[in-house]
Amino acid sequence: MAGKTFTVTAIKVMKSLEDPKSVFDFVTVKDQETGKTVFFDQAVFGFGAKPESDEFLFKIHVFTTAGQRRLKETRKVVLQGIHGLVLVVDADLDNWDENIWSLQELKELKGEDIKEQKIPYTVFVNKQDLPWGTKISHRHVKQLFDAADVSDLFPNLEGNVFSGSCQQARADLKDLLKNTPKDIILSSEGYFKREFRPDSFSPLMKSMEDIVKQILKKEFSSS
Ligand SMILES: Nc1nc2c(ncn2[C@@H]2O[C@H](COP(=O)(O)OP(=O)(O)O)[C@@H](O)[C@H]2O)c(=O)[nH]1
Ligand SMILES: [Mg+2]
Repeated sequence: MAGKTFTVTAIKVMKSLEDPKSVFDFVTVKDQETGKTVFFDQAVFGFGAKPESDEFLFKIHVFTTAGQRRLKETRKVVLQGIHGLVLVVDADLDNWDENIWSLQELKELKGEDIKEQKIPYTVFVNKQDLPWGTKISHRHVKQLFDAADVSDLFPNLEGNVFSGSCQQARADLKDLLKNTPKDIILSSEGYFKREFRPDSFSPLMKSMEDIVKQILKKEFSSS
């Protein structure tokens, strides 16, 4: 419940507005009653647009894991063959133990690979809209990772943490679309102009763009 589905949906919405051709696929499978992800969400995004063409240098497949404890086997499958990880942390202090539990399960399922293959990662600390005093902020992430005993898997933690709020991003975009004339925010081709992207989207987009950059750097330096 940290906001994984929300995060990947917000990224998809922004990419669809700015550059619809960069969204190749987007599927989220939710339980009708609880709204929880029952299998996983999948998105395929294009990165590195080739100039003067509709093509991209890379297609990035993004999967989210299903959160419920009984779906461990599903998570195991989703984690197979990954090139990078975006760890979405729930900033709600009430969910501190849930965060610990998730990080420890990740260590159990994937710890060896993360260490040996130095799998690139970013951390997105979501729900920063929560009031001060009730949330995990940027500088408490190290404490969380130490408490979960996973700090050995994630070196240079400080430089890989992004904090934000999907809820805020969604509200800001909604306001903008409602209150600004379309001919101002859209280009002549009908695309959303990048300069109007609300600041609240930055940490979400960066947690994704940064992982892609890290992965590409790693893959190219080893080949
Ligand atoms: N306050 C707050 N709640 C959020 C935010 N993002 C998601 N949520 C809520 O957290 C719950 C779980 O979100 P979801 O994306 O389904 O989480 P997932 O289980 O990690 O996929 C939902 O009730 C969302 O409304 C946020 O930025 N702020
Ligand atoms: Mg989900």
